[in-house]
Amino acid sequence: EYNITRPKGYTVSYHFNPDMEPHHFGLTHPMKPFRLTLTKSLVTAYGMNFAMDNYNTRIATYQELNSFHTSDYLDYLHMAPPEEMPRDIDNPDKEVKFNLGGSDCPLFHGLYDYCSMSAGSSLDAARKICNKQSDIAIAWGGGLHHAKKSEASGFCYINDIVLAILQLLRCYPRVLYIDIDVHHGDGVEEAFYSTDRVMTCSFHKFAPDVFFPGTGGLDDNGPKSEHNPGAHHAINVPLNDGITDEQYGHLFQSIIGKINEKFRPSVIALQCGADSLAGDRLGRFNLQVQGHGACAKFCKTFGIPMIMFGGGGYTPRNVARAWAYETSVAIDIDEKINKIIPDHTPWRKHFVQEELFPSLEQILGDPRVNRNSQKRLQEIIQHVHEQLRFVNA
Ligand code: TV1
Ligand code: CA
Ligand code: ZN
Repeated sequence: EYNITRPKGYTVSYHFNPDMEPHHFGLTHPMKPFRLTLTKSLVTAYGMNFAMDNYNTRIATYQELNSFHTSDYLDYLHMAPPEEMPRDIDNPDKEVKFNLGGSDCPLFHGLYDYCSMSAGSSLDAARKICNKQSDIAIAWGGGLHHAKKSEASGFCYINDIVLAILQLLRCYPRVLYIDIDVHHGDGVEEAFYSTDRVMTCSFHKFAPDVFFPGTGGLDDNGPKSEHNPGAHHAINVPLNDGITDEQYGHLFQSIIGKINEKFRPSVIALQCGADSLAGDRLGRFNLQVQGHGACAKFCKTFGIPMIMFGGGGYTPRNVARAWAYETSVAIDIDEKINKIIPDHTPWRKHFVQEELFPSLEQILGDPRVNRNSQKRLQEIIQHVHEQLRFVNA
């Protein structure tokens, strides 16, 4: 029998829409919506659902999407014919203008519904946080950080994170956005570039070789004019291939710890893109599930409300492992996991204690060569601390 108790003193909520899974970007496209179902299955197999409030989320309305995205763009997203249909001869330039229909952002069947579901989950999560009905709200179907107000980009069409943060700003003075996806969180950074009520901080792979989207250099810290309130409120941590748990953990704690001290956020929005894990089809880092999850663990120590979003992640079995582990971090069952997996569970020995999440060598394949020198990482920390001298909340 399952023996799992709710965490004392706080509430965790899990926001999920089972209808996202049947949507397909295309056979060879790296984005696989079934990873969300895989995650949910793992979470349920562990009995974690008994320790949280579980919500099947509703779809976001046009009006809600419209709080960030333009009507022009939404109308086209709504009516654009799927790829296999004849092209819309009345709107020859719109697909180019909105970056729809290329290989990254294909026009697949049910696209608008899929986007409304992703945004609906994140908005539900934000509302529960605002209402104080949840302290940690989980929305793995969200985290689509590249979408712009009138443009799709990098597998993202609707920026559910921006929508959720706009909701949080109605009830909280300051929001800290943290992005551990291997790609730069450009869409969220851009949306809040001119305000001092949102600080954005993205960790990502950057130069020397080109890596999508190509922005997010160390010197990208917000508007250069000191008269603009957004100055110094964008933080970027550009990294190279092969970074390890140990290095990433040190960077994360010294940067996010300092931000917490200076910016004093009232709520955290954490994008947990799992393409920063070792063995990812698109990523270049060497993070293990434990190192990735340590970021969520550290954020939790601040004791302020938090939303955890999904994002990238292109080796589905590893995505499910990471997000299931991070769900366990939210509900604090790390030590209790032994008790909640029934004895007869297949592969049980792989799940318990030290072996709960098999190590890099066991599951994630050959690590990449680490091209991050200690010296460079120290320079990054130094630069960020200097930026934060200008920030006083
Ligand atoms: C179809 C089929 C599309 C196979 C796309 C990898 C594919 C990629 C595909 C791919 C792929 C990208 C670019 C180049 C911009 C293009 C959810 C000038 C094997 C949050 C988005 C990455 C990451 C976009 C999204 C990137 C997220 N990389 N195979 N496409 N053009 N696009 O480089 O941050 O994880 O790769
Ligand atoms: Ca990132
Ligand atoms: Zn990514």
